[in-house]
Amino acid sequence: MVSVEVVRGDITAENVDAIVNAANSSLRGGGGVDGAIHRAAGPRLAEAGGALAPCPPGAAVATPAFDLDPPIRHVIHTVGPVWHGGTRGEPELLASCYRASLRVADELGARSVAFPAISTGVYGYPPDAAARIAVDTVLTTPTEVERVRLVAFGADTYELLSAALRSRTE
Ligand code: AR6
Repeated sequence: MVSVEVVRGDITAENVDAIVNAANSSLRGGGGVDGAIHRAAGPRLAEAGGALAPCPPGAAVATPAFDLDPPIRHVIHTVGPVWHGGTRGEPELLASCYRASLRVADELGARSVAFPAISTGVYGYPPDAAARIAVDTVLTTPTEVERVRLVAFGADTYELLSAALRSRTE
């Protein structure tokens, strides 16, 4: 059974086999967590990502981690939904990001994976609803991954993810 932890920090400093990137469909980089991961991994990440693009919302693909510090060996790029009010399949697409990323992690043999709060920045997904989907989906998806870390960059996200995890596990 997967162990899920909520932590606060920069995902590029995580001590895991694979980190998940909240990318856009070009897989060539962008702002937010995508920008931070591309800066840390170096320019080869955009080349490798671009070769796999376009990636539709809800899907996930992997590249090497290039210049990211070990033990991170893989970057799993997933494209979250842009929030349009919740009526365009956003919840299902967001859950699909977490499920597809875990499936890719299984294919890679990754046993520890860190996720950012996908879609809750530029893409505008309400962070409380997104936190519940993140926690529910990682707890209910069958996977060989042993350790999932939900990485919050800010205090508000940390509180929302922690509350969602408490309500699922207490
Ligand atoms: N480590 C962990 N989390 C972070 C970091 C970091 N270093 N930096 C930001 N976050 P966003 P999205 C948090 O906007 O909403 C990009 O331009 C951030 O505080 O990065 O899925 C892509 O190229 C927020 O909680 O991703 C796409 O075009 C969360 O990561 C678009 O933004 C997600 O915010 C994707 O938008």
